[in-house]
Amino acid sequence: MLDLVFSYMTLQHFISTDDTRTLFSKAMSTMYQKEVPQYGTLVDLVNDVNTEVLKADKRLHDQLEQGDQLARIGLERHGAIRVGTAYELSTLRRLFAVMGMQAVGYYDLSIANVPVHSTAFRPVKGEALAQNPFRIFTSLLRLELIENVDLRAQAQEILDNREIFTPLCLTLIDQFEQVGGLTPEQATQFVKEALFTFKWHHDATVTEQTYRALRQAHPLIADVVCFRGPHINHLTPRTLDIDAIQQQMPRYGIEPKQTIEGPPRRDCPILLRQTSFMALSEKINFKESASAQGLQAYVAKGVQASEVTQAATEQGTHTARFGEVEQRGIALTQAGRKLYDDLLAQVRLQMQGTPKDDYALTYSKVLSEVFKQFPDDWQALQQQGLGFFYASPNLECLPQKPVPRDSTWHQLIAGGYVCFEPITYEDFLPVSAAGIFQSNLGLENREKNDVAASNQQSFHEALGAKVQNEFEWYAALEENSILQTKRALGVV
Ligand code: OOG
Ligand code: NI
Repeated sequence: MLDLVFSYMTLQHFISTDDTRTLFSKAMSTMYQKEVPQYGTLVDLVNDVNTEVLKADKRLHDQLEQGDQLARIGLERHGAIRVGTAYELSTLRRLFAVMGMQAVGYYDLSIANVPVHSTAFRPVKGEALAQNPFRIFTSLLRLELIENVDLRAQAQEILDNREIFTPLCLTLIDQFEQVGGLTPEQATQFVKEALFTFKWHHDATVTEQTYRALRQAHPLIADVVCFRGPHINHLTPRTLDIDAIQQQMPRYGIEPKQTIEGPPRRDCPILLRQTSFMALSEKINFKESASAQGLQAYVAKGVQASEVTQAATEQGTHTARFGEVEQRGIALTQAGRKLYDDLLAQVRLQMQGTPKDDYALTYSKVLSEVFKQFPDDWQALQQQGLGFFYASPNLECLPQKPVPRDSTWHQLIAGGYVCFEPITYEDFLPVSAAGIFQSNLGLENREKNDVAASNQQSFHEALGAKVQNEFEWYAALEENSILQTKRALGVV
């Protein structure tokens, strides 16, 4: 109660949720660079490439400078975690709300036999995105996809008995919800406590035997179930030239995944391109099995200590953590997205049977060839309704040409009264995400599993809320800009 009174008194001193998010993303980056030094190397490479690009492209440099984006260019754009229960997912929803992040989009990864469905927690207001667009791609394990009933029950029990949030973190979330904000001191504390949830733990919570059984069912299940919490599995800075990153990774001593996910390189970038370095194989310790515990009892009875240590510290390796880069383009309408998906399907068809050794090279050739069917010109994208654009009045032509009365929207465009600027895609792509999952779990590309029907409703139930539809979000931005443009031109 005292706490509450205190907070009401300091109502005017709340930190903005955007600032809390920035504190959090910076702290997360520092933690992850310490945990995974190769990620630090990737960040260096990203900064080197971005510097080169900006040196060579004065226009881009000035444009970013004007938009006040230059200093933030190499900052992380997203990260990803995987959780196991409805409680964990719904509490994360509340945790991310403290940082101004909401669930947008539903991604069904069972299309590629990855037993999760996902959303992204991200800022949704324009200014918030501009200030810090940090998002977390969050996946929920679909335990119902574990076929073995006993194993499923065992996984459920392990998950039900873990608590991934610290008590203070939960208290601060309550506090935020009750009074509508946190003081800067509370936010600092919140970030420290929240970070604990995303931290890596070398010690698995299960025996080697359980780990192996779950991993056998699917490597992702072992990753979600066998640890204290949903360790952050990658962070992703923005690059201005993803092809250069892919090419230069080996020179920096890091191994890239085989291909860049998403569309090919284009004059007018669309959606999202991503690549990553291969996940590391890391040492972990398993919980002692009953037999190892038994051996420990022998120690007391004078058995050689060396024999016991060998049995008691059962070690293994786990592969989950990596680093990624992303480069974003224009958000596509449903029609644009359908064309994109159709072209990707054509690529997949043409790639069938390609030998492993030729895969990467052939893939990039086929991808560029097939995507010639996707218009690569801003005006065509706008006119054909394939992309989302911000409209604004063309202030240059107005003084010479007054707007004819009763003009329709199309007449305004044809008359040159309207400017269009692409709206950036802020979300994810299920096929790309599946590719990222697969290369980092050491999986072959697997075909769709028919049993695993998409289940958005059960995801909403677990989340305790509905995700925002990303297409509606972009459409609203576009519509709003059209309305304002009409108003400015006096033709509402
Ligand atoms: C998430 C993979 C998806 C992306 O950028 O598409 C993702 C994961 O591996 O948990 O992060
Ligand atoms: Ni990612």
